[in-house]
Amino acid sequence: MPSYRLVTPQKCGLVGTTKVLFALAGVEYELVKLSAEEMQKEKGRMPFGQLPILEFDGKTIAQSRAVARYVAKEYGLYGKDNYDQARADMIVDQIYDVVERVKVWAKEQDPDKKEQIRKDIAENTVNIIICLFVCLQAGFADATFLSISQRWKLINPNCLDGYPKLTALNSRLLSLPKVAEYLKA
Ligand SMILES: N[C@@H](CCC(=O)N[C@@H](CS)C(=O)NCC(=O)O)C(=O)O
Repeated sequence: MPSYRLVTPQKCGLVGTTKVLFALAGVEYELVKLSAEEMQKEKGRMPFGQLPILEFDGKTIAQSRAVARYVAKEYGLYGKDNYDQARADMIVDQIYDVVERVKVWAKEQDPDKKEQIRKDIAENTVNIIICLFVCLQAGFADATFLSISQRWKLINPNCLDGYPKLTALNSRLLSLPKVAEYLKA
C-alpha cells in the first residue's frame, strides 16, 4: 500500500471527504497541517499553488474533489459500474450546488431574501438530495454527505428528521470508530 501524505492548511474543510474515505477504507495516512509560512515555502510542490494535496509514490494530486474521487476509486468506494458512479457524481455535484447556495445565504444582508434562500435550501434542495440518498449506498457520495452535512445543520438542524433510511445510514457511518475519530479531529 502506498504511503499517503494528505497535506492541508491548519484550518481547511476541504479534506473532510478524503478523511472519511480513508477511514471507511481503513487506510492509514499521514495528515500534514502546514502553517501559512510553511505553505508559502512549499508552494512549488503544489500543482496549482493551493492545498490540499495528496502525495504518494512521488506523485501529487491537487483539487480536493479529485483527491477524494481518486481515493474512492482506489478502495472500491465509488460504485460498481459507470451508472452507480454517475449517480454518486450526480449527488456529490448536487451537494456542492447546495454548498454554493449556502455561501449566497451567508452573504445576503436583506433579512427577507436571506430567509427565502434558507427556505429554498432547507425545504427543497436538501430534501431532494436526501431522497436520492435513500436509494444509494456509494461510499464517495456518503463520505461527501457526511463531511458537508455538518454545514447544513446551520441552516436546518433537523434536516434529517423524517428520513429514517438516511438517519440509519448516517448512524452506521458515525458508529464506525475511525469516522467518529475523524469527526472529533
Ligand atoms: N478548488 C480547490 C480550492 C483549494 C483552496 O482554496 N485552498 C485554499 C486552502 S483551503 C488555499 O490553498 N489557499 C491559499 C492560496 O490560495 O494561496 C480545492 O477544492 O482543492
